[in-house]
Amino acid sequence: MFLWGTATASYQIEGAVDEDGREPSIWDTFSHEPGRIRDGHTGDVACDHYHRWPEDVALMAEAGLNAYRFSVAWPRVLPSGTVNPAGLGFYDRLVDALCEKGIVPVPTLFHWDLPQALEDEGGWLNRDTSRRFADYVAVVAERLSDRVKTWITLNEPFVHMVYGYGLGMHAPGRTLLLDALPVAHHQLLGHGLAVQALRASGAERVMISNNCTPVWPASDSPEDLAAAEAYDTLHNRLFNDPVLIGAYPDLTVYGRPEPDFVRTGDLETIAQPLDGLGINYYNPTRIARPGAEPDGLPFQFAAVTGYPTTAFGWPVVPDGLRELLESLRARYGTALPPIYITENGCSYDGIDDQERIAYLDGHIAAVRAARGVDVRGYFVWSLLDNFEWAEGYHQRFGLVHVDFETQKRTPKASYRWLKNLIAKQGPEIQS
Ligand code: GCO
Repeated sequence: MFLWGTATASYQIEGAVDEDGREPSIWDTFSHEPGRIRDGHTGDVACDHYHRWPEDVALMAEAGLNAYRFSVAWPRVLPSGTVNPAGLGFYDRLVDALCEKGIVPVPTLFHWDLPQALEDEGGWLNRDTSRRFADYVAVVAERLSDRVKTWITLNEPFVHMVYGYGLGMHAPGRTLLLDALPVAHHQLLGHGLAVQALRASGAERVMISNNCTPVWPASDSPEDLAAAEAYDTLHNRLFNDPVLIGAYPDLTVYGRPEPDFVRTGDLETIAQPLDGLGINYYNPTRIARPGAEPDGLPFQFAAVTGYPTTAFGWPVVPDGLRELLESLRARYGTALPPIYITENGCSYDGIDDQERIAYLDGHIAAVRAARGVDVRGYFVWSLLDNFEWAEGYHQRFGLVHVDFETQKRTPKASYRWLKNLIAKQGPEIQS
């Protein structure tokens, strides 16, 4: 059955940050630091989903969606290392309601809201966090695996490493640049250990959600081609190669030919067989040779011009998704498991969001056009307008508008369009 879903994340929608035993995450700390989030917005209330989840589940069912990707808040479930029954209970009730409506629950076990207590011990720079992650996953799986058969371990470990530990634009706000590379490895090690814990609980579909992008060289000069290859290595291959083929790409260009954070046996642990690869796609990336100022990076970004842009300024390039899917098949061949588009969406204002309809229509057509790629799910980011990280509530990605003063939900034109498409399309996308 093809999964037609929407995607959300705990810190971006739940609110109730100090309710029922939840302890602070790094995003609670970060969003309360002055200057971190536009206009000082925080996730303290967000969409109040912690209390309004029945209404939100009803909206999914009304749209005819048959899947829902959400994330489990580690600090709600296992605050300071002890199981919190009230925190687990929230996800228990949510999963029951989804199952009653015939909606497949697809939990992501880590969508960036690391318990602050673990960050105080080094966070993902600390190898031991990998083991702690697997222990937390085992607790969640023990409670939900009788009803949950499809799991996502991590959300976008690339973005969490770069924005959270490299550039400081996201929690925990570290500015380590390339010294953040161990964060990639420890997240992936946690992924491998978590897959083992999920298999032990009887999981049927296990995957990771990687943010992937087609990398376009600014020109066909050797310098720009080399820079594009270097960026493809950092953004895409650093996170797909280990989980799919059990090896890291050559990191010499980043000064790490033999990364000292990799221990014997780690890559075998990371390369646990997967039942799917989650792909989060937004747009292509254009890359040029390094800039004038020596920041140690073997590339610099160049604008993707000639395309419409979203309210967030991101280029709208639906065919980039077809290109990405076919490039993954070409690169990994039979090592590529079935693909689930676990995030695709755009930021636009207004209820009559015709631009979002055009965006979704184009990207779904791109999935259909991808040759030789087995795509088994498509999740729109997002069900609801929500807390868009450093942008706060200024970027609206929802199929459903949220008035953050009143918490009133209003389905947008795109919600009705998707409902009609699913009703007409039936359970497949590539037919
Ligand atoms: C991401 C995250 C989402 C974002 C969405 C829009 O990809 O950054 O998974 O949490 O909100 O992608 O930026």
